[in-house]
Amino acid sequence: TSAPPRVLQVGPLLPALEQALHRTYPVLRLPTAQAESFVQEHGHDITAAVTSATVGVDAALMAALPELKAVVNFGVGYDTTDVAAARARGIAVSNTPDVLTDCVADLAVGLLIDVFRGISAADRFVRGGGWDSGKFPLTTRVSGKRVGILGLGRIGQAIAKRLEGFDIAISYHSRSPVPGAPYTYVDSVHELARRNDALIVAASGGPDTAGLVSHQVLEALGPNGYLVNIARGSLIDQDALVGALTSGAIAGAGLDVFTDEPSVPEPLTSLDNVVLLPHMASGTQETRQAMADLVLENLDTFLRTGELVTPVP
Ligand code: 8YV
Repeated sequence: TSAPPRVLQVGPLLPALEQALHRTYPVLRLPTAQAESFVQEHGHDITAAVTSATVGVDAALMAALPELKAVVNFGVGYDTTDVAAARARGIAVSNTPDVLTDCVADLAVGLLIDVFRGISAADRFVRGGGWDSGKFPLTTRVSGKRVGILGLGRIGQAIAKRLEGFDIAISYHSRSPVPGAPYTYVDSVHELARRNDALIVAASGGPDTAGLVSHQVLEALGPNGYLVNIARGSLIDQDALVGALTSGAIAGAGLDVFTDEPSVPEPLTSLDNVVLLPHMASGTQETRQAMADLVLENLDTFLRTGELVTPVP
């Protein structure tokens, strides 16, 4: 009988997932130091890699793993793995769609309400004793406003569905109109920003969408416009965003993602109209467990049948 397939863990994983992997497979963990000599020694034994949005598998690592057949990604976004290089080498890639859609959409709406109504800022106000000596400033109404969604995939649609409950007029921009979507299609990000009270970023990351929310788009959103990002930091020109928030060119922002996580631009930490979250939109116990289960299902199925359950598009 041949040796069991070896699995390579690339980057940190949910502890429960790591334990489940170790119970089932011979798992090697790619060390952060001396990775090269590790790969020289073990590279030929690796059949599948399990990774996440934090690290991913790049083209150089793929080249060093000649028997690699699958990259199984914990997360719906897979911009940290070089999918083009994988395709060229016949390496299959999977992600974890659907199971996190609700929680990510919930958090997007939470951020929208927080930045309009100043929930986090008001909490700081009360804790800091501000209420004893004064009144919290008036905030901005949410219901009935106009919101633009950049990217109307599974998550964008789940956000839209929630916003319908607030009688919000919804428009969106994506590469092309989504057939059957009951929302107004707008054919540029700039126009989407210009015509709305808030812009919610829900498109995938990667080179195709990098910097889509530019300085000009932020200018178009304007001094009364809010930005929410639950997608990837790469979609926004972060320097331009910091400039727009400090100058008042936009009204505020709710950000779950940044270009160089976990680093957050220092000027944002003193702004009360900005809500900063540690990339936690999918981070509920229920959803992270479902993501881990789907990772294991992809890996098990691939190693048995050569097919993934949820291959990336
Ligand atoms: C991360 C995410 O995967 O699904 C995504 O694309 O960004 C998150 O769910 C998770 O934080 C693990 O890195």
